[in-house]
Amino acid sequence: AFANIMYTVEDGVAVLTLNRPETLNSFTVAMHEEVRVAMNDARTNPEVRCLLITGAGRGFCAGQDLNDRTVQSDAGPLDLGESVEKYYNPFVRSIMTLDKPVLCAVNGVAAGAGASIALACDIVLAARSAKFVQVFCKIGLIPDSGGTWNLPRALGLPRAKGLALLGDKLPAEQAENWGMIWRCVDDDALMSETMELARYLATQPTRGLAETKRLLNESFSTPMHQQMENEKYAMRRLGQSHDYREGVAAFLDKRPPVFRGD
Ligand code: T3D
Repeated sequence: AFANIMYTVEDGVAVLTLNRPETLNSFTVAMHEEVRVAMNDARTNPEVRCLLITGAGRGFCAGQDLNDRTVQSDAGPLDLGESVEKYYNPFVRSIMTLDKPVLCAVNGVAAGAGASIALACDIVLAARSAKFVQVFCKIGLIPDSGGTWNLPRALGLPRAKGLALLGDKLPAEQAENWGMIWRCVDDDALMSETMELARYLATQPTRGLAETKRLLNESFSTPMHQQMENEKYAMRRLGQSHDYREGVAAFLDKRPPVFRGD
């Protein structure tokens, strides 16, 4: 059993809930280690066809737990690069490379690495009361956990720089208007709406969704001719899949498809 997160698998949906509400689900090494175990299950468990990440209590995630950053250890100066390399980067990579869709239900404030983690997810829904805060600039750091990569892709440079240099709180509604997230929903509807979407995605052609996600993520750093080559290879692979054959057969039979995820 986990002490810092909750993790369940039901109806094809894995739900990972960050669960240190007294510090707005900020990260300790212990929480990172539990997240790693959960992400490994989400990746390898064939029953999982969609992952949903959310937070317990009134916040989503406030990034690094700063209580762990007050004392310089006798071992030498604090190496934040090591923390990023060992904990934050692997988590963000595991979200962005998961070959299943990742939903994020931002139930409250998402600050620092918490905001970056939300941005790394494929589809983000946020409670109307939630806010996104690039707090890094307030303590002399940079938007890590993929923040400097995902933020300008989501918003363009002017808004990315404004948020990252000023650290203003971006309300969920404005995040939706700016196209940074998929949807802003009323607080009491957040979990039911996100779960509904997750259960739907868990019944869809998982391989096709995975290749779509990968191609879209790669598109900003791939020249067009190469991207279209990559599309060709993906189409070739998917054309051999069960779910493609099922989708076409169901369409022609005028019946609902039954996708298996392979
Ligand atoms: O270090 C490395 O490994 C490198 C990686 C770094 C990645 C990062 O994420 S760096 C950024 C670290 N995070 C922050 O700087 C955020 C600090 N928190 C805040 O700025 C604010 O708490 C929020 C803007 C997130 C929310 O504000 P508000 O007013 O809604 O809540 P609050 O009252 O400030 O917080 C509620 C409680 O949570 C409070 O504790 P208390 O007074 O009730 O006992 C607060 O201290 C605690 N809390 C919030 N964030 C953190 C935290 N405790 C420890 N670490 C936190 N990050």
